[in-house]
Amino acid sequence: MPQYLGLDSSTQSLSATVIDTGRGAVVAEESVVFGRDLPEFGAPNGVLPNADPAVKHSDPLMWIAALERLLEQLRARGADLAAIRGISGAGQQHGSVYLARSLASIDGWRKDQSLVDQVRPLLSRPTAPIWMDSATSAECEEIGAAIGGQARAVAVTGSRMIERFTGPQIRRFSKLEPAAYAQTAEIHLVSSFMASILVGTTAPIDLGDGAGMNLLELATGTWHPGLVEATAPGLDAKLPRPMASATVVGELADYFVSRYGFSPRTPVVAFTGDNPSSLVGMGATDPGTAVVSLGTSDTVFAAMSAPRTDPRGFGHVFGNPAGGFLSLICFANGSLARERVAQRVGLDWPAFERAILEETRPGSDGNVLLPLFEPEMTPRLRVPEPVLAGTPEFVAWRQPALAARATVEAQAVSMRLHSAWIGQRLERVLVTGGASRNRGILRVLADVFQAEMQPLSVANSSALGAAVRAAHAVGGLGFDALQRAFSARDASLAVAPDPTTAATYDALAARIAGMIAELEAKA
Ligand code: ADP
Ligand code: XUL
Repeated sequence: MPQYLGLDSSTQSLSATVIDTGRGAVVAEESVVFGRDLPEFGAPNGVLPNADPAVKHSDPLMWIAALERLLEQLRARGADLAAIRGISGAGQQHGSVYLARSLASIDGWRKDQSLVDQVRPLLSRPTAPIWMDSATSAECEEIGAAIGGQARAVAVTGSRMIERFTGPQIRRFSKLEPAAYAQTAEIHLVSSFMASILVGTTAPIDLGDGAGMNLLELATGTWHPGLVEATAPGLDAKLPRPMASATVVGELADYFVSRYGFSPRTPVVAFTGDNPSSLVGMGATDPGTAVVSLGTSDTVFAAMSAPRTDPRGFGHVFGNPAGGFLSLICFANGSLARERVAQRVGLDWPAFERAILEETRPGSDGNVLLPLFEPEMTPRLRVPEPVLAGTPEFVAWRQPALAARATVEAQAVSMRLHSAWIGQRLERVLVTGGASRNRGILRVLADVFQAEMQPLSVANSSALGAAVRAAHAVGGLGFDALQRAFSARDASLAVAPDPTTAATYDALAARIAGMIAELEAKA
């Protein structure tokens, strides 16, 4: 039976989902968690420590080590890799990898040496800035000014110049390390880098993820010459070509065939961003259905037939791998912020869930906790500590259950406030990501949005979306049929809103909007 492999190279882990399109079943799911399984790379949560809280880099060699580990794991668990007819994948968006040689100039991979050892000497920059990095405000200003203002950036790319986006990150590298930049022959996104590793040559950048670079002209699907020139010298020659997501970018390198038992010449389909891939995995590629993804970042996104931009500049337009566009809003303080609160007040996830469902009431008795541990992008806030308002006991972090609820309430309210521009009345929302298994979190989201929250049966929608995209591009199967087979919602997990909480959350939304405005004014 034909099988397709989807990979998800995300912030904290690399995951694989294998689907069998004959049986309509997911036949394997595996993950390598960087902090847990590859501690030798020194990147707990997938991020390298740095003295500057704005600088967030990762190690591309860690992603490759994870790829080898993951394929070994799949094989050890009995996956029939020879049955795989096509491979695609997804990457955490915006992150960039810098190579001293174009991968088009290497002659595949040697079979007698590990991939990590072969890629190490190819890197012109040992680390990769990732989406959490916010150190490029000056570069955003500079590029914006050079092209005639932020409104122009929005009109061309679907986003104003954004700190984590690849263009400003490339500019910063070119300014900080001009010699290393000059020696860089090729710059990849995480997605195109991982695809390139699989095919052993340069893979293009897909339009879905390419739209998150502040370099792509949405209207034409090509690099925008003015932006490319304003970003860094000689950049044009260093960028892989942008291409439609459904492109077969090459055949799996022999290295993987002989090491892991894949079939020779297995087609590899362009990798895309984790959010666009999730849109596919969630079965939400047609306009009208919004998705909330609760991964390392929290994101809210929805397919759009025409690009629609956020007047306040927080939202983005990316490519929908099934055609058209998607609108997205990203929050940096997502799962890791929930984890930090949980640790600080001594709750594990089951206790965190009970705290919300059984021990506290909507509105948290008037206490508010803005869980801002890292620089936030939506809204743009850099505060040294989370902001607490309420009773002295609460403010002193001595009410664990209320801290749990108030954290999720503030996150959900911020999602509601900052996604209103998408202009859809949400009656139901599909939810995915590690935290979507937590019914307390779903309860708060349902009540704050006054919409039913519907989780998927499959845990990793981004890896699933990649497998579905491979089946679409290689197997010629339609998205509709694939999504009917694989993107089933688990009705038993759905959480309906409680209408009696609506007024409480309208009031909380107004209060939190005021608190945010005050913090913004102080910044
Ligand atoms: P990513 O794809 O960005 O690496 P995932 O979607 O795998 O992230 O989600 C990982 C996060 O899920 C972890 O950081 C963890 O905080 C969160 N998580 C896992 N289980 C739970 C749970 N039961 N309740 C809340 N959060 C959870
Ligand atoms: C989206 C974003 C994050 C990353 C990591 O713009 O920055 O969601 O894709 O998941």
